[in-house]
Amino acid sequence: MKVRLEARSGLGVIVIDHPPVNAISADVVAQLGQALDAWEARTELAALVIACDGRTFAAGGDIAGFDRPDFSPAPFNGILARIEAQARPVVAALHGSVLGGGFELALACHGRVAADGTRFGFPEVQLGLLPGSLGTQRLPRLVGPELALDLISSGRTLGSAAALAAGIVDRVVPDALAGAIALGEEWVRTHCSLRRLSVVRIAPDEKLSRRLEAAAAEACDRQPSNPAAVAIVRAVQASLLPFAEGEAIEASLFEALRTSPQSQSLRHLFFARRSTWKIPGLSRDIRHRELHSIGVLGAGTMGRGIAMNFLNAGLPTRLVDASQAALDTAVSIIRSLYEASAAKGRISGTEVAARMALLHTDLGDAALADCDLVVEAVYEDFALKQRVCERLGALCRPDAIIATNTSTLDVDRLAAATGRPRDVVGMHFFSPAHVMKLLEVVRGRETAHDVLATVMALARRIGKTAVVSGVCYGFIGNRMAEVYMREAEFLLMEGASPAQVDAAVEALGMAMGPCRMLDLAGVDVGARTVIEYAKSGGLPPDASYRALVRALYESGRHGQKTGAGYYRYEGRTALPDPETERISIELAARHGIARRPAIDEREIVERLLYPMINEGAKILEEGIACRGSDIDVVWTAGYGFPAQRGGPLFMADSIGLHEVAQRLQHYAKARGNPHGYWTTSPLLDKLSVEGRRISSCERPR
Ligand code: T1G
Repeated sequence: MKVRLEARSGLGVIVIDHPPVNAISADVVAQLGQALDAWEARTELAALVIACDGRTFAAGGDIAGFDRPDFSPAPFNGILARIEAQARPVVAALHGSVLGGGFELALACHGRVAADGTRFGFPEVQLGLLPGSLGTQRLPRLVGPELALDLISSGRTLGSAAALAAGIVDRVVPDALAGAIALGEEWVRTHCSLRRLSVVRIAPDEKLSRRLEAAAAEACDRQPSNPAAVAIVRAVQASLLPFAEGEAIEASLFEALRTSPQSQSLRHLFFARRSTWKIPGLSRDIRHRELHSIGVLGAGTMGRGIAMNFLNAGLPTRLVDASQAALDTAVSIIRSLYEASAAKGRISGTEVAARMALLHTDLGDAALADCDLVVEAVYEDFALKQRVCERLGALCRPDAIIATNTSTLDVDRLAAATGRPRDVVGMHFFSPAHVMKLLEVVRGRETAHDVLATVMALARRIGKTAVVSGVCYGFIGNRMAEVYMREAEFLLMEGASPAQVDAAVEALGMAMGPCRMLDLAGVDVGARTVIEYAKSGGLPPDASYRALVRALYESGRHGQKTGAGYYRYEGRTALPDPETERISIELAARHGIARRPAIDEREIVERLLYPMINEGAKILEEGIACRGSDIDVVWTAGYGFPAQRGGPLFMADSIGLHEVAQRLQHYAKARGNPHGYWTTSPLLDKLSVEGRRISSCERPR
């Protein structure tokens, strides 16, 4: 049973017990109905309390249930109407996270009592939805349309004190259940008149109507690709109408959002982000290694950003470098970044001091011998990293973990260099490391289970979105980015302009097209990676491969920082540059690439994204990624792929795998198929034939 009715001190208590977060599933709704039937029959019980077992009050509707074609909020809304209509007092006893449908359940009650530390919010907007069980109608009637709109549009949460101040709860107490029972008893004793939010009328106010209309226009303007933004304003506007009319408007807006591709994508990512922590073959009960102090070797941009992650989480951190100047610079940059955060009110002055007190610097690497985990963050050069790993293998305590921060290098070979590969893992941080959420945790051939589990737990502790990757060139993200960049460069050599290439994918919602992205990250960084890749023998033996980035690098066009790369720059403004075109024409001639007068947007999008999807399929097939959805998390968290498309593999499912496979075959014919560039992955073919989805595919075993 997920819902039960208990009698306590002459009152009824309906308890929801549906771990882990008491999500309101269809089952819970049905059982709530039965519990209400039972309560209505027990006329001797003077009042009703609604509470939840476990760590939280209901944290929302069951998100997995929204995908069911027959989903409807009507049964739950009916329950809420029944609760509100009760003649005897109904009080919600709230603790934990009172979110979405849980908040709506609380709003249907006549009173609300919260435990200290309870949080309230409507996070639906993050799922591309709006509150679909009258949250857009009851909350404005309780706190006013403007605060309601702010809370629902932003998805932000309020703590218990703020909720009390806003009038959302009647009382905040140490024990919510005892407090709710006490309030119920008091209302019975005093014959208190019960507040039913659905009968409240919001007074007409012209200024308010104008402000809401302006908010709707702004939502359209600022978030044209997010239908939830404007729908939320429309639903809150409807709270000025009689309840039944508002209810009908909310229902139709909710249904349109629920079935929208944007919300389906965001719901996919909700579960995808939570799946990355589940690692096939790794027991949940595995004993972790203890981490009390962390070492970071290398005080460059990466090293200091990485160190900040640990300091933020309260972990004593030793930053080691052979140059005192580098250490001094790192400390002063870290301090100024913290002070800037304090100036913006994000952290307190005491917090700045506390974090800085955890930071120790050392010139010699001997200090690392005491650390529980050491991250090497020296320059991305295989020979150098190999030497460093060899040294760390000898220096670190036998139970210490050695992590290598690399974006492309062979973690198995680096692990071998330590002489203790079981203790080694890759940690691919993204730059700037203290800002970017994504962390690829690279599991080597011999990485011990407890090492992987410990590093994943550390990733969670430092607030990263972590994804496990196997060892291959570029891991999940950069390996896919490589084919994306390959096609971008071929398109430029064939006659497309950087602006045209960028615009095509930016129109899809990519944060930045490939040319602008490389100009920002540094053409030199990109080119040197390609050169390293060539040295390792991984590059196709073809001089035209990424010839443009290498040519730009050689001509000193290193991107925004040198004022020119794919574009030329006036300040930060990217402008077309005939020099890039001249270089592209010259390279095309040198490598026998035919120039074409016009390349359409469809071709640009397909040539950039479809090979990337195909590479994702290969990554899955080879067991580099555990599941398709992990790949979507990597691309949305680390590469600016639009969350509203769910990631490259979810997008492929939306387009249809058959269509993707056919277009890859089309380009193989139209463009030739050197080095198997367009050969479809057997997994993609198989799933396409079987009509299955790739974004929900687990690693084939
Ligand atoms: N539905 C289904 N499963 C959910 C869920 C939900 N609403 N919330 C959490 N889970 C699962 C989650 O997948 C994970 O599963 C486990 O619970 C623990 O979650 C009708 C339209 C409450 C703050 O958006 O913000 O209500 O991975 O790892 O870090 O109008 O979960 O263990 O198998 O996140 O302690 C609105 C979403 C829904 C709340 C707890 N509500 N949840 O965080 O644990 S829409 C939300 C959270 C709605 C109504 C509308 C967090 C949390 P597994 P977790 P946590």
